[in-house]
Parts: sequence; structure tokens; C-alpha cells
Amino acid sequence: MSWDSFDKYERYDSHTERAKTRLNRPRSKQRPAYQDAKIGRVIEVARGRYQVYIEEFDEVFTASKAREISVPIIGDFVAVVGEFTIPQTEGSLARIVRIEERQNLLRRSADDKDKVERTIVANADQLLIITASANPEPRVRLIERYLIAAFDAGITPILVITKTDLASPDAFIAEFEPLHLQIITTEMDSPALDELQDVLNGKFSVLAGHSGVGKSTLVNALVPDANRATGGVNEVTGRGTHTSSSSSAFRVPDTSENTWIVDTPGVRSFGLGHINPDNIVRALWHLAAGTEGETIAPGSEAEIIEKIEAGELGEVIQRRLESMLSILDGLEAD
Ligand SMILES: Nc1nc2c(ncn2[C@@H]2O[C@H](COP(=O)(O)OP(=O)(O)O)[C@@H](O)[C@H]2O)c(=O)[nH]1
Ligand SMILES: [Mg+2]
Repeated sequence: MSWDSFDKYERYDSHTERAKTRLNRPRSKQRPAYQDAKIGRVIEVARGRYQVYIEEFDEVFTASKAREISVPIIGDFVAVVGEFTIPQTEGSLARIVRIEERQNLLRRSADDKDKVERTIVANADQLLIITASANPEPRVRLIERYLIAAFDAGITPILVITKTDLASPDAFIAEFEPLHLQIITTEMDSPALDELQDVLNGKFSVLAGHSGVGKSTLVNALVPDANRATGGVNEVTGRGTHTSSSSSAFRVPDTSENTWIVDTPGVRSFGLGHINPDNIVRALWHLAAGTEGETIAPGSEAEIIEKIEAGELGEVIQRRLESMLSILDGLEAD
């Protein structure tokens, strides 16, 4: 049944008050729920075409989007209608008719110097914060910014330190260890694949980190078919040789079926606008004190800050809190 015929049925269905109210709404609101639609997940977006993985068929379909819905992004769960022949017949696009409610959203900060399109990911389970032991030098404050973005979105942060062949990561790790974050160290010749596969298993994870830290190298190690271009982005032009300029989600072999990683191009930081400092304070406390799942009464964030400043979770956490609050202060001043 085509979705046009659904519309017709909707018009005949006028014997209840609810249906009448529905008829009075603008046409776009009259669209029925597309009972025959399949739920899938957007894994790539390029030039108005969406690659949608539909678990029911264990297959990826190319789709367009219905005009009346907003723009889907990677990670979105979407309702799709179409013929779903496998392989998809040429010229038979599926169509995204609905975007399911987003559980969270990672935005890339709008930076004047940054001409590359924004990278946006929805419904991520984990943010893998990638930093190198050296080349480029690791920066505590940049990691804190990523942590703020993860805490605010309610996404589990995991720290991955690459290039440990070049320098010891120990001093850097000491700055984050008391947070009880999961920290994974990797190097080119032994990229900790087992550990990474374990962490990624069954999750939709986003890699974030300054260009050149080794994100695409990691993706290629985990997903040999991904063929991500590596070598870093030219810092002046923002362009790489043919370095990844788009985001894609890749399915990770040797893990459970719903294991995906998203490689993002040269993301320096995520937008930190509209962040509620209370969320950050609570998330930091939960993580460092190991009280995940416990609720914190609204309004008691000031008490938490006092406790941390009194050294209850140790000196490192005290510094992290001060530093992260100063980042947020700086944002308000902007
Ligand atoms: N020494 C060393 N070099 C690495 C390692 N991982 C990546 N690289 C190199 O770092 C450069 C940037 O890597 P790439 O994966 O393109 O970084 P991306 O910009 O974060 O995607 C490349 O030349 C890689 O070969 C590592 O563990 N050790
Ligand atoms: Mg890359």
C-alpha cells in the first residue's frame, strides 16, 4: 500500500472528534503513522541521500527523506517506507518518513575558521575521546571540553590514548584516572583490538579528537573494509590529501551485530553552547564517586561542589572540577 492511500483512509476516518481536529491541522500533520514502515538507523548522510541500516533485513538501503520532516543525521532512528528488495533495485529509493525522538545529540561547534560542514551525531552510547601521547601533544583542557560535551549529553565518555610508542602516557593518565573513566592505550603495532572490541561491543560509539591523533587509523584497524584515509588534515587549508571529510558509521566485525563506530573528520571540539553546569557537576560526581544510578536531589549541586573543593574525592578531581567550571564560565562570558 502506498503512503498516499494512507492519506485517503485518514480523510474517511472522521467519526471521532480527534480525527476532526486532525483534519483541521496543516496537511503535514495529517500524515498517519505509516504502519508498514520499517525502523532503521541512519549510518551515512551525503548529498541528500541517506544510508539506512534496517536490522530486520540486516541490510543497508539508500533513502531520500519526505519533504515535511527535518533533516536526519547519523545515528538517528528513522521510519522508512519502500519496496525493500535485496539487493535494492536501482532507482528505487526508500523514503524516510519519520525521525524517532532523539535520546541525545552531539553537535560540532560552529567555528569561523571551520569551513567543513558540521558533524552531527544522534543517539550515541559512547564518546571515545581520542588523544595522542605525542604528536600532537595531549591537552588536558581539550579532554575536559569533550568530557563536558559527553556529560551534558548523557553519553558515556571513554578515553583512548594513541601513539604510546612515541611517549609514555602515564602523566596524562594520572590527570584522569581518579574519574574512574575507562582508559585504553594503543599504539600502531599493537592497537589493543581485543580491549577496544570489548568496549565497543553492542554500542554505537563516536570517535572524537583533534585531527592527527589517529582516529582513522583506529577505525581501519577495527574495520578493515572501512578504508579511511589517514595522514591527518592540513591544518592550514583544513583539507587532507583525501582525508575523511565526511562522517560514516561503520559496523565493527568480530563483535555483536549492533556494534558501530562513527569516524568524524577533524573535529576539534563539540559545541558547548546551552550547557547546564549542574549536569556537569552531577556527572563528574557520579563518575568519580562511583554513584551512578543514584539520584542527586535537585539543588544540591552546590553541596557537591563544596565536597569536591574540600578534597573529598582527592586533589585531581578538585582540579578537574575547577578547570571544567572555568571552561563553562568562559562560555558564559563569550
Ligand atoms: N607513531 C604512531 N603513529 C600513529 C599511531 N596512530 C596513528 N599514527 C599516525 O598519525 C597520523 C594521523 O593518523 P590519522 O589516523 O589520519 O588521524 P586522524 O586525523 O585522527 O584520523 C598518521 O600518519 C598515522 O600513521 C600510533 O599509534 N603511533
Ligand atoms: Mg581521520
